[in-house]
Amino acid sequence: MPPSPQEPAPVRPSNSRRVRQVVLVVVAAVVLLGVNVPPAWSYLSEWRHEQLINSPDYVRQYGHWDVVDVPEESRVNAIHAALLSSGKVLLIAGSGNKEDMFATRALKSLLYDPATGATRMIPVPDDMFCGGQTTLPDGRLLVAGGTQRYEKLDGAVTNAAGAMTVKNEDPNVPRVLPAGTVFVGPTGLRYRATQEVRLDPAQKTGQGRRTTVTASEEQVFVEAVDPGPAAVVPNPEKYQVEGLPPDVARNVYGQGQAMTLRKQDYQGTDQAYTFDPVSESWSRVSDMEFHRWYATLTPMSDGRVLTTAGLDGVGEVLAGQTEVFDPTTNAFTERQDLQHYFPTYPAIFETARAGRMVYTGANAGYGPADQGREPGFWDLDTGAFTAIPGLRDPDLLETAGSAFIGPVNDQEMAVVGGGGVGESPRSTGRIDYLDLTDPAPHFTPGPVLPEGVRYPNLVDLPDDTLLISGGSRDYRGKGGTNNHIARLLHPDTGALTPAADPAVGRDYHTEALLLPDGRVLTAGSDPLFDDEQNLVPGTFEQRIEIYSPPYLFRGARPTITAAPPTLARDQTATVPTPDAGHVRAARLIKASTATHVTTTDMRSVALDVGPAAGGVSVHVPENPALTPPGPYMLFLVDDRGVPSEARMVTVGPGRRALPD
Ligand SMILES: [Cu+2]
Repeated sequence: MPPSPQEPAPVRPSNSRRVRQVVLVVVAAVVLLGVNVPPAWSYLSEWRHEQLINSPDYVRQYGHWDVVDVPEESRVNAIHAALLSSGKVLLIAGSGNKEDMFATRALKSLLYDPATGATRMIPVPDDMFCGGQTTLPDGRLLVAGGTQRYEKLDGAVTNAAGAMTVKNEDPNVPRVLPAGTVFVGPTGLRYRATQEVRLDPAQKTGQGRRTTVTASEEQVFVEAVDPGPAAVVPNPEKYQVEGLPPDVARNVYGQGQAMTLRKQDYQGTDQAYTFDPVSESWSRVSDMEFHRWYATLTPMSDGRVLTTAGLDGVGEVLAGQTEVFDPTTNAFTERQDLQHYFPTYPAIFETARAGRMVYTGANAGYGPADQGREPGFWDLDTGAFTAIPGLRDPDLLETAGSAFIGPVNDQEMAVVGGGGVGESPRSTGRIDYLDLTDPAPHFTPGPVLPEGVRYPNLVDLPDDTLLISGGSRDYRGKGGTNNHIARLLHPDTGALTPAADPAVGRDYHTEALLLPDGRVLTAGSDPLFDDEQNLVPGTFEQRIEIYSPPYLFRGARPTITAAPPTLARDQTATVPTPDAGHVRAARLIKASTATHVTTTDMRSVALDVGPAAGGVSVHVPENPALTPPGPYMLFLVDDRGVPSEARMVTVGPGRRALPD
């Protein structure tokens, strides 16, 4: 264990004279100013701690954390983070979990350049807060879904409300009902649509007397026009649309669910956007087939994006509907053959067999405790889901982290930490491994973190270790339970070794990303309360803190003098370096995204390394399921485990690599 604020550091001999001087100064201050002795001693121990964590021996062994000085006008509630092909980091707040920002549409993202420290605020066109995200083959960032409406807690609901399925039985005419359209129930109670409703014409099949018409339908959330319990309707009812001529009203009507005064969950949008790292601007793409809040986007080997889970447009967990985004058409298509119920933000990754997905069981947020919580393989060709046994603490998977560990070529994963469903105080420090190459895959126990950890940030480093940092023992840091610890997991030995303690606590709405220079950026944290008594409402953590791993303190780093901008699968390329004699490994680490402990696109690909004139040769694996297309960081790593700074390269054909 490294010394930390909780475990007082031994003062090394070289410091003792300076410590004696400080003691004298402190004692003198105590005498002169009459200050209390405990604060003086705490100042002294703080000073000793600072000396220690900045000492060369310490940083070589445990690394170092630095809080970044971001100008006040550039601070955001970072809920999503993405490394772009430009090497810059996009931190997306949207409304930042602040309802007043949602109401005024003050929707933000921050572009941060870790190489220069430059910042630029970029407004966000829709509230992407709690959407899904991943990087596309051509380097654009895709963000799908987000917040259509904030939740309303029990007691805050004044007008009865519920879901209305609006139907159109007319096969010839589409209908648009504007937001505010009134639906009238059988007893004359009136409810207003909170969103616009767009109805396709009904579908007509067969001919003549065998013709059948299937109504088109859209769901919308409606609220009683008049407040109070009189508008509560316990049962489903048919509703008429106010103001429609009788011939239209025959075909267009509402089928309402129960109208209640109960808590109303967040509602997802169906909008999707891309962020272009070259023009540094947002563009809208086609809407999703479903509204989604807390959706998972998983990049696949063919460049398309699997889109799963979330809360829908009326705040209910989606029943398992799946859709796929195609970056060549910028459109989503439903896969009706793929139905699997997941809780929100399920951690779904593509394995080395294209189309065979693995759900580690880790998730974040919503859904019943007894549905969709079991880890398993999901075969996208057959739709079959096969459970994976053996995970410890299987009831503590909400807010767990999961990732490939070491090179993705090894197909080894870890599930780290997690807590009970909902606002449970329970959490675990369990780290379990999953070897995907095993003929009968099952979880095996790994080391255990010294504390229970919800929301751990996991980051694959170029030396093949996994950084585990941040998190909190209780739900959203309640009771002052932020962990303030970091560990390095070594997949080759299974060892878990201490890393320096981060200064900033990170609980809910936090994220971490590897940077091209080999450091790790951490951002966000959204505690429920600011005090240990849980009385003071929480403040969103806007500080960025960057971790420099131990490999950055071991002397000169290997360098890459030039790199090909693109690499193809099964290609051998020369990477020029003056350090060829010391280079032992090359890694391609995907420019990944992070939010809500769901980073499904992070992977480190081991490249075969050989001799080449003026540098080293690297060979990219042939299997596209190991190396899905998109931007990657290319690192060379020397015989001491010290990585070069990365060069950004694109694997596979990207939009910008194709002739116009
Ligand atoms: Cu969220």
